[in-house]
Amino acid sequence: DQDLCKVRDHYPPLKNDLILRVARGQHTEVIPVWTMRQAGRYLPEFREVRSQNDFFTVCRTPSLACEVTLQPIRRFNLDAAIIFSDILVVPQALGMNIEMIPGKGPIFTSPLESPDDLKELDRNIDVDERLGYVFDAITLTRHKLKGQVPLIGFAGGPWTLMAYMIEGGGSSTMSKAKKWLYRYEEASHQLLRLLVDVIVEYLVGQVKAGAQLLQVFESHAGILGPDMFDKYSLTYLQQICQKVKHNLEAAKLEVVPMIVFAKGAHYALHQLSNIGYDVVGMDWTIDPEVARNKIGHEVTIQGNLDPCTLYASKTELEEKIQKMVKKFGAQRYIANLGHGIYPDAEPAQLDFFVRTVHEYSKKLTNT
Ligand code: 1CP
Repeated sequence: DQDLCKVRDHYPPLKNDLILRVARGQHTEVIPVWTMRQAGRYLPEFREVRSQNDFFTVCRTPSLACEVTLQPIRRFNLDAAIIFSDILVVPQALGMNIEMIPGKGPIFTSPLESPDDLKELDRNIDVDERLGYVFDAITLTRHKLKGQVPLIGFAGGPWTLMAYMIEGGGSSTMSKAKKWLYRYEEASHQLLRLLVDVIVEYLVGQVKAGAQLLQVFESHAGILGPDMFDKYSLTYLQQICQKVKHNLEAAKLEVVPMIVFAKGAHYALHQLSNIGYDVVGMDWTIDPEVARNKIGHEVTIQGNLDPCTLYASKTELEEKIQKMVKKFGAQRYIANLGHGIYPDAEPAQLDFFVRTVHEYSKKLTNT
C-alpha cells in the first residue's frame, strides 16, 4: 500500500462515470447519488476503526483514510466516493493546534483572538509537505477503488475555515468571527486571501494525486446574510474556482468539475450559479422548483433531502425522494442529502435512498 500511495498514474479504468457526465451537463439515463459524510459514524465498521484510532490519525494514515472511504462504497450502490479527511486540516497545516473532543467535535486550542494573532500563522507553507498525507490517501484510494466510482476531493470554503479559526469550534451564532468582519475588515480580508491561496494549492494537489471532482464546503454561509456573503464569501469562492481551473490547465492536469456547497445561502443561489462552478449544492430549506428557477439548466444542481428524512418510514421516505427528484428533474441533477448524514441514521435507510433515486430516475427518463 505504501508504494501505491505514490503511483500517480495507471489507475484502473473508470466503470461508472455518471456523476462526471452529469456535472459536465451531459445527458444520462440514471441520476447519480452520493451523500455528504457518507464515511462516518452511522456505520459500525467506521466506529470500529475509530475505536482503535483517533480521528486525526485516521486522516493522516493513508491506509486507514482509504479504508473508511471505501466502507460506504462496499455497502451501497453509490455513484461517488469522497476522500475521508476534514476541512480543518487546512488551518492545522497553517500551524493551529486542534483536538478532537468526544461529544463536542474538533476544537482549536488557541483560536485567533485579534489581528495580531495572524502573525502566529505559518505563511508560505509547503502544501505538499504539510498535507501530503491527504494526497497519498487520495492516490491509494484511486487504486483501491478499482475504477468502481469517481473519487471526490474537497476543501472548506475560506469563510467557514476563518469562522472555525476564530470561534475555536462550532458555534450557533459565529458572533466572534462576524465581529472580525465588522471590526477588523482589512485583517479579515488578509486572512481570507491567505486561506484562498492555500485552498487553491491544496485542491490542485488533490487533482494531481487523483481526485476526479472537487467540492468546496462553505458550510457556514447562511449565517452571513446576503451583503456579508457577497463581500466575504462569494468573491473568494469565485477566486478559488477560477484559480483552480486555471492552475490545472497550466499544469496540464485534467480540469475536473467543481461543486460549491454554500449551506444556508439560498438567497445567493443565482449568484452561486454564475461564478464558474459546474455544480451548485444546496440544503433542504429551499424548494427544488424555486432552486431550479433561480439556477436554470446551465448548471447542475446537487441536493437536497433533509438528512432527518432518513428517520421517516420507508413509505414517507419514498414519497419525499420521488417528489424531490421530480421537481429537480432527471437531467443536470445529482441526488444527495441537504447536509451530512447524521451519526444515528440507519444504514438500511441510506440504502433505500440510493435505490429509490436510481429506480425512480429510470422511470422518469423512460417516460
Ligand atoms: O469522531 C468522528 O469520527 C468525528 C466525526 C467527523 C467525521 C466523520 C468529523 C468531525 N469529520 C468527519 C469527516 C468529514 N468532515 C468528511 C468526510 C468525508 C465524507 O463526507 O464522508 C467531510 C467531507 C468533512 C467536512 C467537514 N468537517 C465540514 C463540512 C461539511 C459539513 O458537515 O458542513 C465541517 C463543518 C467539518 C467540521 C467538523 N468536523 C467534525 C465535526 C463534528 C465537525 C463539525 C463541528 C461543528 O460545527 O460543531
